[in-house]
Amino acid sequence: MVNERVRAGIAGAAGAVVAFGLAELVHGIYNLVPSIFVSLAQGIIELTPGGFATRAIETLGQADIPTLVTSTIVGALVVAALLSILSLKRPLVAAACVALLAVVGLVAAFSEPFVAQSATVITVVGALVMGSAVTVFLQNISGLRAEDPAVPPDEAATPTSSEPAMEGVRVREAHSSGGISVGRGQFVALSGAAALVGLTAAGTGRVLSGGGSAESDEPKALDLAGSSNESTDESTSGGKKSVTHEKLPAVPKDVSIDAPGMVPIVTPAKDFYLIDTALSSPRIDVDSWSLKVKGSGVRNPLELTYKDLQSMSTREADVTLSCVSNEVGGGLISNGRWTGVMLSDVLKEAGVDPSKINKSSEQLVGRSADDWTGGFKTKLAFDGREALVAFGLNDSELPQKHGFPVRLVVPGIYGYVSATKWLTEIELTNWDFDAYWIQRTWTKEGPIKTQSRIDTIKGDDNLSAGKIGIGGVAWAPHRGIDRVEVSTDDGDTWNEARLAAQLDKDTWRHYMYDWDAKPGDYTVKVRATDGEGDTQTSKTTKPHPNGASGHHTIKVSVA
Ligand SMILES: Nc1nc2c(c(=O)[nH]1)N[C@H]1C(S)=C(S)[C@@H](COP(=O)(O)O)O[C@H]1N2
Ligand SMILES: [Mo]
Repeated sequence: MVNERVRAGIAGAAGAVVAFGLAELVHGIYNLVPSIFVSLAQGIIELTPGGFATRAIETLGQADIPTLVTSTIVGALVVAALLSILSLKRPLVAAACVALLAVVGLVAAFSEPFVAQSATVITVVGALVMGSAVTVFLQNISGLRAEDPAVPPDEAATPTSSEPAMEGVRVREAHSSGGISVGRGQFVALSGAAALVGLTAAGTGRVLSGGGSAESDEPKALDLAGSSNESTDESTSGGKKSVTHEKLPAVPKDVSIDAPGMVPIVTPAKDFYLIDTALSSPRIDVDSWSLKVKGSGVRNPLELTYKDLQSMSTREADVTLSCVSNEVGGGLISNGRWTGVMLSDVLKEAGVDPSKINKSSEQLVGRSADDWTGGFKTKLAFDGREALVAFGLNDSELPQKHGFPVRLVVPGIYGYVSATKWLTEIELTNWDFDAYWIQRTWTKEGPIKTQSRIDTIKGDDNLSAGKIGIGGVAWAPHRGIDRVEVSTDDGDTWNEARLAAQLDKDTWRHYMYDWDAKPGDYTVKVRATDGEGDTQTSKTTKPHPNGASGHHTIKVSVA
């Protein structure tokens, strides 16, 4: 009996692997059929507000994905195994459960942004039928259905021979007299073969869809008609508005301090930190993409195409983006040179009058293709900061993972309230609306806290006495950094560090303290003072609910 259950369980799991494998394969060939597997895992994230997924994202960034994927796989295999065992005694109940799984799979799939509906239905139903057929086949050949009085679902579905009833009777007779029709070894081999077929299909699908690995295709270089180092006036005699494509001068040398461990002042796109709730980035076709601008105070609601956006005046801006869930000393911060249209220009084009922003248009909400939302005070779009509707990063199109084709970038506030990737809609509304992370208990407004990080030495380093450079980055986006100090005695005394030139007050800044170290054990700390004269607090807080604070602290030994 126990043995039977084990065999039924194996048959069920093998069927599940085949079903998921086929679905992944279809997804790989035709990406408008979403990955059912990814959709299910994504569903788990969305169904656990404040729960496992939320905590995982906020503390581990994207490191939660392996855990989520593993638990989804294990969960699916367990469910399939249990259903297979159930089907021995209650085939109709099991079949009903399989039908329910089809519904669950479809609900998950249809919550993805771009879905070919009928192809997706055929895929889900087809994959489940094939998976069930494999399970029932494996059950049959191992004699598990010998005493089964009911017709298994697959036999009802298989093409009927000229004498279907007789056929069925004979099979059952053979089983009841002979018990296991194939040996245990053969059963295991066949189950393994089925699983292998499923895994191969899944692997092929993953490769074809470009998923699984890191970035598969390099973002293309930006090509803005008429862009040059100076602003280009493209105005025509026809009384059109003048359009400019302003580029920044090359990044000056004096903004960088070169030393082992220092991070580049402009983060290469491939190293840019990554935080989002999407298990696989929405793939957006630029030709059908558009950005809606609507809501309260929008007198001229817009729907801009990618071309429309790029034929407005564009500019570059150096802006450091940071995640509220970054721990003190953590890596969820990067600096980019963004290209885009001023958010204020887009809003003005939509007929928004900055002097008429009121309660009902107090909040600007960015909405994405994957239905994520971020919201901030509308007035930040008009206070002069270079808030961009961005389509470029470091002279290239946005990488898919960083929001291709268009995202928001707002200097001075954390990404969770502002930096909507895969942007599809901008809506002006009142302050009552709570965006994605606000619903999950993070604070409504997210100004980036003044912070600093030590990069050139690591905790527990064993250093040799003499000249040691203690350096890294300090940031207070939109306020700028005026001073950085380093302490080697646990904060009792502070030494002024030298600063590289500031690329922009919206970016981080390199610092270095040249320490003449004598042998001993040391607790090294850093603190920054922003452009408004405020020194970062020594009070240590966790990232939740409004950003980590405290001094980055490192213990080292000098010999
Ligand atoms: N659509 C979408 N946009 C999003 C997010 C998201 O989950 N979905 N995450 C936000 C958060 S919390 C941060 S910190 C930044 C991170 O941007 P990056 O991944 O390009 O570094 O994007 C923001 N934009
Ligand atoms: Mo974030």
